[in-house]
Amino acid sequence: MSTQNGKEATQTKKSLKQDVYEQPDFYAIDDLLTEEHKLIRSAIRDFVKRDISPYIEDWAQRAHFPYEIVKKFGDIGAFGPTVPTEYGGGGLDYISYGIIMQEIERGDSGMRSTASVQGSLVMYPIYKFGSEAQRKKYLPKLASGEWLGCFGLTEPDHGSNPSGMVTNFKDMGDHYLLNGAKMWISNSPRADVAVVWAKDESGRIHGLIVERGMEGFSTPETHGKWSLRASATGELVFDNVKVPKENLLPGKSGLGAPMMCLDSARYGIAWGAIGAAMDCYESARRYAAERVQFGKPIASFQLVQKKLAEMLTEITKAQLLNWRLGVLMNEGKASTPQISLAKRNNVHVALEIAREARQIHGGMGITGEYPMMRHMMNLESVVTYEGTHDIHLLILGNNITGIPAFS
Ligand code: TGC
Ligand code: FAD
Repeated sequence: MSTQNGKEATQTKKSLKQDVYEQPDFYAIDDLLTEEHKLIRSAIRDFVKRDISPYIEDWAQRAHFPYEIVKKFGDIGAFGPTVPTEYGGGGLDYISYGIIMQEIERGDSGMRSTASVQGSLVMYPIYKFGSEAQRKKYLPKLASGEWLGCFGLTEPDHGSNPSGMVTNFKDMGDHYLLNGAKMWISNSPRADVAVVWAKDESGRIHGLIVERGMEGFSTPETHGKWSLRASATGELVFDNVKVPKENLLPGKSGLGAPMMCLDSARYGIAWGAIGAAMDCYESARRYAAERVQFGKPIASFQLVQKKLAEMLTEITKAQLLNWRLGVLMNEGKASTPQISLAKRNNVHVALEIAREARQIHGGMGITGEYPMMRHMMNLESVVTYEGTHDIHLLILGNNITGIPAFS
């Protein structure tokens, strides 16, 4: 009996060790998830292993955006998971959304960009601020991946300071006339629709839905990126574009409208970045066990163990942060500074983990045989977009002191 118990205990210890270290869940956060969350995670994890991981290195090396992934994301339910099912969304909670972003970014941040822009930055504003006709026209096609969308806020001269934007539209009676340009826009070169933020004649910001094919609207691609190479990035150029009046988002105006979209997307990034960190950590842990130097696996050296222990510590803290933030999002209680803290912290630790994991791989770490360099380069964009590392610090500083230090 006792031998049997001993055997069971050894087996449990062994499987626990595999679970907690291979898919790091050191504080048993799985116990806080529902069966539905776990099913969603395993479906997306299998999808990423089958449809992204085997090809991503090649796509990134060739700077190729695999457009066919758009339909596949639609089929697996990666677009608009929190949008109600009547509009084609998943009708899921925010923890499910976070898990989906985490698993996709475990594959690649650029792939997660495609999904989070579509869900949080295109479908969310159309659902939240759109008319019923706009919801019915666009959301089902965006959810299924029939259409790809993009979000135009940043301009060549207005990045961290979007309220200074100069893109504008004039009321021409039966239509609006849109002029200006947006820069650094994820998905833009292949997008069918763009949610564009522009000022009216009084200087108030509104969202407009611009469709590919409208005269005067073009989407030149940005080349030469060292980061997010499997994601298509480009500009949005508006040269006297006639936008039908029914394409204005009627539900909210002012900078607060795009900022609400960013709250949702930044939340997804907090989860996503930890997916990339987990991928780096797992690769480093395996490599350290296999690579022999001085007659021993490098995992036996204290300095390597320090790196692994610190990676696991930061991943675990970030996972707990994500879970709690997800609960607050579900309750409608998450504040912008809380989201900033998680986005800022998690992307920062993911970048550090990618660098440390790369070091553990020695020279091999710079090759495409391992994922760290790709994750590291991707995360250099992630730490900049959706509000830079320092802008999120200032959002927190403002919240702590009541004094905005932006200008
Ligand atoms: P500020 O004076 O603070 O606010 C102006 C108005 O906006 C309201 N507001 C919000 N409302 C709701 N939710 C929020 N989260 C809000 N944040 C601000 C605010 O109440 C105010 O309203 P009102 O009625 O009083 O006028 O604005 P500011 O001009 O001082 O700027 C503040 C700052 C710097 C924090 C902000 O603008 C900022 O976050 N800058 C960073 C810009 C940014 O994140 N851009 C992201 C572009 S999209 C992108 O990167 C997509 S990448 C996607 C991918 O590939 O995954
Ligand atoms: P700047 O605002 O010029 O900042 C430069 C530096 O100055 C940063 O370090 C910044 O922190 C610092 N700085 C600026 N202001 C202050 C201040 N007040 N105090 C202290 N430091 C300050 N935008 C979209 O609208 N849609 C997209 O889909 C999109 N996708 C992107 C994809 C990629 C690959 C990249 C790289 C960017 C994308 N962006 C997108 C743009 C992104 O949001 C901006 O790059 C970001 O907001 C920073 O703006 P900027 O690049 O103009 O930098």
